[in-house]
Amino acid sequence: MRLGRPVAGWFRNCAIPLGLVLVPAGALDDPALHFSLSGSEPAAEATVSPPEELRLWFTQAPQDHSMSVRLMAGDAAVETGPPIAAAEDDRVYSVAVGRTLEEGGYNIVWRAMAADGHVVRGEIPFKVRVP
Ligand SMILES: [Cu+2]
Repeated sequence: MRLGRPVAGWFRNCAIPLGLVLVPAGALDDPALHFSLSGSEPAAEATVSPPEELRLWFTQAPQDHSMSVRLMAGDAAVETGPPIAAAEDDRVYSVAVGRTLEEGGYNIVWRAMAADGHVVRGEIPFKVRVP
């Protein structure tokens, strides 16, 4: 396995205190080894028709039952189904949207625990335009 992701990137993704890091120089997480978002529908910053579901692609499978996905309209949470891993690929999650979204700005707020135990989180802002 190739190792050598820059320290800054590793901390951005993992956010654990420096004092806890006891790894040999150069043995830091590789993007291919580390859990992160690799894509989504809607994509970040996209403007889309009202989506019936959200899809998130990750670089690896999260720990079981650790995935949390919330859809926010400003400060208000939009009702959704639970995050469900695709049967054919446990790196892909879908979330059913509970209602037809009106025009406006939304934010997908996700969090999961990587296989290495690190909690990784992110946000995917997007806009809905009604055709
Ligand atoms: Cu990690």
